[in-house]
Amino acid sequence: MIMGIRDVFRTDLVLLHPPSVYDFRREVIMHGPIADAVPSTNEFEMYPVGLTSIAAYLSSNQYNVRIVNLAYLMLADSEFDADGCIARLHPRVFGIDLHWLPHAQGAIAIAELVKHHHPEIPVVMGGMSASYYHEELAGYPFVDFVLRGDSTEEPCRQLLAALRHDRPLTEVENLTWKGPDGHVRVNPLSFVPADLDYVDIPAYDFAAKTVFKYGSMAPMVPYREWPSYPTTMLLNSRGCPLECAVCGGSASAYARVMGRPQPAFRSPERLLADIRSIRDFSSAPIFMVHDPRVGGDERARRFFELLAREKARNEIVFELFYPAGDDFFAMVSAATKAFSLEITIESQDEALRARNGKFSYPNAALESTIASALRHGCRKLDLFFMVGIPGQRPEDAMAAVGYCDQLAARFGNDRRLQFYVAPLAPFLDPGSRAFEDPGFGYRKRFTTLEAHRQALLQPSWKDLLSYETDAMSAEEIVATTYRVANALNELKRARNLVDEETYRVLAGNLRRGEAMVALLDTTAGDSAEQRAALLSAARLRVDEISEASLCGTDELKWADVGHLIMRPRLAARLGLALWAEVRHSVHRLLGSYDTDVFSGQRLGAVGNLLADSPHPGSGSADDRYRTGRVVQQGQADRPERHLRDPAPAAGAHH
Ligand code: B12
Ligand code: SF4
Repeated sequence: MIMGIRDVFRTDLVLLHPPSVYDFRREVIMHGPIADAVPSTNEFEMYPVGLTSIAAYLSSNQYNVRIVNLAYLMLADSEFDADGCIARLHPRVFGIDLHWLPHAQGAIAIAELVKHHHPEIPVVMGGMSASYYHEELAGYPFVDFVLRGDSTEEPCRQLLAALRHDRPLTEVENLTWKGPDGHVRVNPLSFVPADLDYVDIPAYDFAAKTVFKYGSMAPMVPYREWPSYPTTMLLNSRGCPLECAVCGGSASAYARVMGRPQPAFRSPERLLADIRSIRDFSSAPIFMVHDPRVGGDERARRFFELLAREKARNEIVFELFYPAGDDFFAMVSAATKAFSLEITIESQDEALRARNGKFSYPNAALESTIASALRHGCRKLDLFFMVGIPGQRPEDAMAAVGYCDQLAARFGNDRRLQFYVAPLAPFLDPGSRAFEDPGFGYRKRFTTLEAHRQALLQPSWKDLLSYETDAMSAEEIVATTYRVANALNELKRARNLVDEETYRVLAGNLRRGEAMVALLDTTAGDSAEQRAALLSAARLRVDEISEASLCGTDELKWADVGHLIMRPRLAARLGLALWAEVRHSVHRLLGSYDTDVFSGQRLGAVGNLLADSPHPGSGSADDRYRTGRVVQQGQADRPERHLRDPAPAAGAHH
């Protein structure tokens, strides 16, 4: 079938990444120290890396896909008209990610805007939180489809093909959808690939091609600082073999929500190919997600062997989930030009660590790991603590500072060893054992998606916290976070681990942050007008505090060097891409789509795993993930309220 020229160039799918709160440029919200440990701002402008793999996979199946990072565009230009931008786009389908729950407000508001401008264009949502809340999400009048699971490239293709040929939607794997009768239907969660080699992830080549195709990098920039500090990542796996209680990406959470009984690993060969693509355009550090040993020692050895041959110039940053010794660090140091480490222990208290499940090894093993890493030339070792883990009292959280003091003394105030603290905020991960199993001592203040969405509009991060624990109230979590951060800042200065300027700015921000929380507390009983006046007067201060709330703005950067480059190999690949683009257009002209469909191994139809899987602490079997079902109207949450209505007070979310 020959298509018209318009169809050849028409965009099939636009993937929009929302800010955390849509109207963040108007609302005054003190989201607090929720994004200090990640490259994004509090608007969480970084989009899920999987948007690039969806786009690349669909593109190799001859679909036209664009990624538009609305959050970044809104942050980068205060005049950017997001509403107008959406109105001007006319794809066949809009996709919006709801991967991280802190995007609940922004994602749903963007879906509403899309439907407002384009009532006839279907809206599909996906990501971890969308998968967890799929039925509730599909209940919103402006969401047509939710694609569940951690791997939706192929289901996305099936959806686009079904819509194009008017085929029954019951055939689309992992799809939750609304039929014409308004009932929500849940197709089996059957697309669960066994490994992570079938796609480009992150699809850097696709991103580079798109920049040249559309003549602008701005819509795909991953986070605000990226143009000047272009860090990149390697995705070791989808899924994690570990069971940290507060993590929505733990083994049991993946089994429960994603239907994944074991992680899908990317082969060392593919990881090396990813490094080769990266070094052609960026000299900044590369962050490897998950400990390189998660897929077994043999796989790790093979990876480092290949890496050593490659002689990549970029610094590589690894996470460590368990202790390591001289053999391991000798291998890492021989394979890299420079390496850094991130170790998250959450607490210095071994018993609390055992309860939470993260780094559940003795402190002696941690310390010998640090010693060995520093001996082998580790450039920077970040040690992370958390406020809000199961059973932790304020004094337990404070005791972390004493432990850091001991560590600093033991390692001779070595500036390479740095300490950070963050609260478990803003939300307790749905699907985590702590969320599902009351035995961990969490009292959930919000459970539904709608309650989380409304909470995001609260002015203070104290009201945003989705939980309290049996050992700490929300007030205590907030107060303790500031106390620990303050004491850590003092310690770092006293031991000369940070410079005077970093210390001073942070000390000021911590003081102002705490005062702001107290001030916002006092407005709870005020009229809407009084509150609005006070909040708008506080705007500048809130923005300033948010820049560096618990550690200095640059403290977590791995290297002060690193920039965008264009090596000859990239230029050559882009030349080939031009030719591929011509072939792509011919395919489309001939109506020849779906030319590179997944043929790898699946783990099978395990959509209803939870009912049969007695994962430790996974809670009782739950009907939410049963498949092949029709949910009667009213059975799924169907929020009818207009979403621009003001949110009720926090108490109403419980
Ligand atoms: C890597 C990672 C990160 C990286 C992000 C890299 C990136 N750009 O994606 C970094 C370190 C920056 C990060 C930050 C955060 N993270 Co994180 N992160 C992870 C981790 C370790 C792995 C995620 C992963 O494997 N992704 C791969 C797969 C699952 O996703 P994907 O390929 O990107 O996308 C596929 C599907 O999700 C789906 N999909 C996604 N979007 C869309 C959209 C549409 C339309 C469709 C159809 C499908 C779809 O299809 C994609 C392709 O197949 C998990 C823990 C874990 N083991 O899972 C936590 C995890 C996802 N993170 C979490 C959180 C809370 C955060 C933060 C909010 C923490 C914070 N307060 O700072 C921030 C948010 C940052 C931001 N947006 O700016 C929670 C999420 C819980 C929840 N439900 O909200 C998790 C589960 C655990 C945790 N606590 O760390 N994170
Ligand atoms: S927090 Fe624990 S369970 Fe979650 S991804 Fe990290 S190591 Fe895996």
